[in-house]
Amino acid sequence: MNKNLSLFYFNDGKGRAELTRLILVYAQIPFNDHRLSFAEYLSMRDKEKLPFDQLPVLIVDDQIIGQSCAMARYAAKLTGLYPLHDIEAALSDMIVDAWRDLLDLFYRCYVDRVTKEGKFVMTMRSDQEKIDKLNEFFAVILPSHFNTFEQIISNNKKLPFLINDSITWADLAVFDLLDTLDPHASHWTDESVSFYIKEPFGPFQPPQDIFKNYLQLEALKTIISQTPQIAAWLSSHPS
Ligand SMILES: N[C@@H](CCC(=O)N[C@@H](CS)C(=O)NCC(=O)O)C(=O)O
Repeated sequence: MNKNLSLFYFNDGKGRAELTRLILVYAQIPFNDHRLSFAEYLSMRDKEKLPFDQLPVLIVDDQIIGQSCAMARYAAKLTGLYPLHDIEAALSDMIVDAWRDLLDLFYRCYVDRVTKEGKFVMTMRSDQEKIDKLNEFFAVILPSHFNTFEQIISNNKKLPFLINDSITWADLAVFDLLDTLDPHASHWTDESVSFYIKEPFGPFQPPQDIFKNYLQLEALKTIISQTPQIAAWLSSHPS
């Protein structure tokens, strides 16, 4: 039975919604892709429509689902990209939890969370603080996660996938990190994207060679980005 799928997220970057989008795009399942301004987010939040007061959310028919991993897992099950074998399913969960950990650590370079007027909300760091934290993220935190992803692919005899011999939602999660953190991506210098840091501290760009030691991840990125539906999506949604 066809489901009516509506995804809601901010309009300033791919962020935590992109894994669910990639899963639906890969499986060629249509969805409504709502990209909200901050004022539209506040209005949705204040009508108590958002679980945990946050975006992204996925509305499936009349049911609202919050939390990026829960949304992506639902989309993966819907589209056959969630492994059926229990151990493979657990391994895919492990990788997607690491996807979220790494995004959390990355976003923490830009924002802090504080309580304000009785709510737990995000607050932007100063540009200098952002740069210091981003340098630490790319030098120390990213390599520790990427080495593990690279090792998981190498240990899987069915290169270059993370689990068994075909694409699962875990591969799309790692692809999303490779795309988001790509030093050559246009979003580092695009003022409309939340990652942009203005002069004199920015624009920030990650070290150009950060991916050079990850040959399996490079192969995974090539295979996924050349899939016709993903290639079309990336060219129409560069940042
Ligand atoms: N654990 C949540 C985190 C969601 C989250 O932090 N959302 C941010 C945007 S990336 C948000 O809605 N921030 C608004 C606020 O907290 O004030 C998830 O993975 O979906």
